[in-house]
Amino acid sequence: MNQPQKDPKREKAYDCWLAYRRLEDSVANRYQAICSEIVVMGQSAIMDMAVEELKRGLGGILGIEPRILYGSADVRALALGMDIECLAIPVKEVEALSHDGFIIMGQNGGILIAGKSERGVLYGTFSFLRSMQTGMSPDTLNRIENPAAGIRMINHWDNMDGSIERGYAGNSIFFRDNQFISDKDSVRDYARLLASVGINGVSINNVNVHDQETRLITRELLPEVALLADIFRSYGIRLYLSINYSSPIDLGGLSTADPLDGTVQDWWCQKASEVYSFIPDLGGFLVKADSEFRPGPFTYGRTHAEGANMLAKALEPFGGIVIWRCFVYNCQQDWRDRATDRANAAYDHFMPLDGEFKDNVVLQIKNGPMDFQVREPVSPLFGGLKKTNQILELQITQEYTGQQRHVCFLIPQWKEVLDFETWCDGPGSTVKNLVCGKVYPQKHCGFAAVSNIGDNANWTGHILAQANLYGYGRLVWNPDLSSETIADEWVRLTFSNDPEVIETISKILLKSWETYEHYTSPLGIGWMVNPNHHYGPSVDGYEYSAWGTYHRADWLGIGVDRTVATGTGFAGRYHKPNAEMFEDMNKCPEELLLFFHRVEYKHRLKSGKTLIQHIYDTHFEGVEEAEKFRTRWLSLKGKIDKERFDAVLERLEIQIRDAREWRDVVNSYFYRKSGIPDEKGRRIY
Ligand code: GCW
Repeated sequence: MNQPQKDPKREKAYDCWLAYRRLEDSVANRYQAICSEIVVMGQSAIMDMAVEELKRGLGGILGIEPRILYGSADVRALALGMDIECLAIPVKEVEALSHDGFIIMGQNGGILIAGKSERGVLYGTFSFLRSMQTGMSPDTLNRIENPAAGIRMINHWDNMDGSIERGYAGNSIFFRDNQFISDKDSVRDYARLLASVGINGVSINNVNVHDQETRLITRELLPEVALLADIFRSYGIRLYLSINYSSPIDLGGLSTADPLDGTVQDWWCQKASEVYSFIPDLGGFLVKADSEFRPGPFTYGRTHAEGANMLAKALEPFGGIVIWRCFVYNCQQDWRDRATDRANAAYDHFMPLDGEFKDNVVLQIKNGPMDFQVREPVSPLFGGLKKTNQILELQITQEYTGQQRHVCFLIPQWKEVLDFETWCDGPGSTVKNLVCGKVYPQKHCGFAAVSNIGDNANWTGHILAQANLYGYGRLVWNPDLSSETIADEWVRLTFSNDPEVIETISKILLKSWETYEHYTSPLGIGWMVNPNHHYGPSVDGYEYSAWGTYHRADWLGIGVDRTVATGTGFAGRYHKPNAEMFEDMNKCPEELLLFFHRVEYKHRLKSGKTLIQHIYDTHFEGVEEAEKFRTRWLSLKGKIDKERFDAVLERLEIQIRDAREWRDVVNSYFYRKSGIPDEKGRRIY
């Protein structure tokens, strides 16, 4: 019998951090006095969204229905303005604002939210509501905020059949059965969530562009793409498409996709003009080329610069950009070959091309040289490339970090990446400064991350995984925000301002990355997962495969020698003093020890423990920590709604079960390889 369909929007978790809960205290009274009237100065589609959001927020948080007045510049109440020159704002402050930035200031007993653009006003509006919901007093609101970088994007790996590559929260909200989903409500709600944290770009289809998705740039499907673009646009978000490099062959019937071939170039120019006739503000194309069996310029003996520039030329007249991914490596390696190192690949492919890309090409670089592992060093392309636009690619979807069955708050990981000092131009050459264009001038720069949402009623599968999407947006708006601040905000907005709730959930979040690392792969070695789906432990899962991801464990030790002196030379791709630090086993940060060095099990770490004992201990600890998450969570019973309480509890139990599996498989593996028993005599199989 067919079960009646549950309406996902009825679920508590659907609203995420925009649930707008009633505040009833003295602070709320003060806001009430100010917010009964909204004065709107300037009109546009995005301004309309800002007004809608205010109505919704004030209704939810204060229980009032504000009167909306248009046109008057007299600020007594809550005012929104985008015509900033006409507002009574000091010149210095107007000058300090960037295009997407906003200002919130108290004026004549009212509050003014203003920006130089309608987007700025929208961001200011969300920021204002956030302050109110988290309990900030109206006296402390005054501020100017500018986003750190121009590109703040989400990449979807959605396929048109509705599946999502590495998706752990259901199916696509855009596509089903090779069609566009006609009900666009979730897309609208999603766009609103993204805009609320400052995201301004979204690519809707998988970077692995298969047959059906290749056709997204045809006349047949473009009207549908345009409908999605309209929705995103009303929230200030530009739409991008992932394209298939061999489209001239697959769609155009040409015999080649060689970027230096005139007919290919013409084909793309015409294609671009067609695409832009449907979506005049399309952000551009995202391209995965010559990677994991995707076509690219290598087929024709051309470089990635030649490949990217050809597309860039076609998009240039329309203001579009080409986002070209650097995830290029040999995925058909012989595991016996110890000289080839996947970690070197992106650097070796792209460094020689620095300065050769057109200025509407942006290279998208994964945070690490391998592939979104729980721990990796920062890609040496950051700080290596000096004359190339670049954006940092992060993975919000938890492919290698628990697949949204385990809680793993990734903001602390991303903070380490952003704060990494590359030394390419002396101190201050951090990754965040590089990708925000503060070290070398860049026409386009910023951030992209792989989405973790699907059509699950709570968007992300694990409700606590919503914090990663929220945190990504907040962090790329302002990379200086701390993990603690982001966690605190998210808990307040999502659940409650109750100090106990905030403390309990924040503690779980802030510990969770470390915990996940503890019971999975040690000291930066990576993988040890089941092939293909990448969930659960399999220490040798990729050891004898072609993917270039080896740990090289034997009876004496484990790790990959990536030194210049005796290994693959990867350590030498960094600037001094990083190169020297990674090269030297005694200076190498211990959490990356096995990434850079082959180490014997009997080697003593700084803690005084042997490597093998460290492996045993962290795996036992990891499980204990996961168990503590459950105890902590149980203490919240009655403090948050049952629906979300139960849903999270269920996931925490799965996490404990699977953490035990990780612990036992990994510990047994190393015990059997090394023959060295656990000093503490615990059960190892
Ligand atoms: O992390 C790996 C994934 C692939 C993905 C690829 C990429 C979209 O396992 O599923 O393909 O990276 O980033 O292109």
